[in-house]
Amino acid sequence: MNNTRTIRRLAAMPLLFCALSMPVFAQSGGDSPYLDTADFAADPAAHVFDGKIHVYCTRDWASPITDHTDGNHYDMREYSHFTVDPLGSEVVRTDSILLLEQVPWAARQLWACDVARKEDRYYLYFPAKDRAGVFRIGVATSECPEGPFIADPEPMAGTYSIDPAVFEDCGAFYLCFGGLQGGQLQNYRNNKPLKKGRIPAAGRPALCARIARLSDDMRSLAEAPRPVVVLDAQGKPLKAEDPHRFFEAAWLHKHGDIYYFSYSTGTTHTICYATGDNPYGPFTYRGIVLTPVVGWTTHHSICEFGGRWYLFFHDAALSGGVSSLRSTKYCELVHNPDGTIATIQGK
Ligand code: FUB
Repeated sequence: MNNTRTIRRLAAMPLLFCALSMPVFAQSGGDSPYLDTADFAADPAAHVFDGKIHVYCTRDWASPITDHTDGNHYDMREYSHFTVDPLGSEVVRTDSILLLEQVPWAARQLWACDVARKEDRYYLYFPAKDRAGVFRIGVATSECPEGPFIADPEPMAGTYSIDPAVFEDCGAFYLCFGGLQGGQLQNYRNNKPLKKGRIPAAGRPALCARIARLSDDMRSLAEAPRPVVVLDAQGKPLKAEDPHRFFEAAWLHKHGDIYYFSYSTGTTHTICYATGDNPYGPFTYRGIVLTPVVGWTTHHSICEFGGRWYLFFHDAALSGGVSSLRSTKYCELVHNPDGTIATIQGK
């Protein structure tokens, strides 16, 4: 079965359009172009491989599961891949690059994934619930960026929760992960499962994403995961009730000498960012990348292409606001000279 589809867009070439209309301080993401208006794709993870932007997405669909408990209605069963051509006039979509039934240990819910390339092999990191209903992170490999990917038989030892994101720095690869509530991060402390999960009370430090260096084989962790601490302007960890605390969708990028840790705040629906001087952090909270979009979830990635930076994100506008039917779009992202990022309006 050929799962690849070319989506020619007759509308203005968006990357070029963005470049020509680049504002300095703020811009609207609401009008940004979608990768595909005919089928859903969410949780975009964008990377540049061989001169093209490759975007990896979950494939939202009209699942019969309507139970919203713990995000059960995010019932994705496969991943999709896109290439976006430099001028944005053509998008190529390949579906089914990895299917749920091809993962020996996974029972349901393929949530947000990410991909890294090392020595001409592509590694897809993905979360899924195992048969006990526990989120684990698995890895699947391919010789082609668009797959098909073959999953390892077991999840990666030492991983838990959701939303893996890979970051390469000076030849080392780091896996960042974690997500609250349906993402189960509250069920762990010090990398060990609790008998009963709990979100910290108001006044206590917020839960943090986790980060660990990957082993040379890219299929295992080289170290125990560490918390990615986000500090306030006074150097104190953000508190559990802070509207800007980490919730899910971690992403790392580097601009100049500055490391940026960006993430979704979940319940307050923004993408925020914090800056630091190394991949582990601590990071200091700096501001909002993206204000709320249509739909409950917000999830993004940031990549550089041709000297410009782009934000990929999703919203649920095309489904009329159905939170589990989301579409991926993108716009230019601006780093200001002082290291801040110009806030993008989600609607
Ligand atoms: O798409 C399922 C989950 O919703 C993702 O893993 C989260 O980041 C949120 O977008």
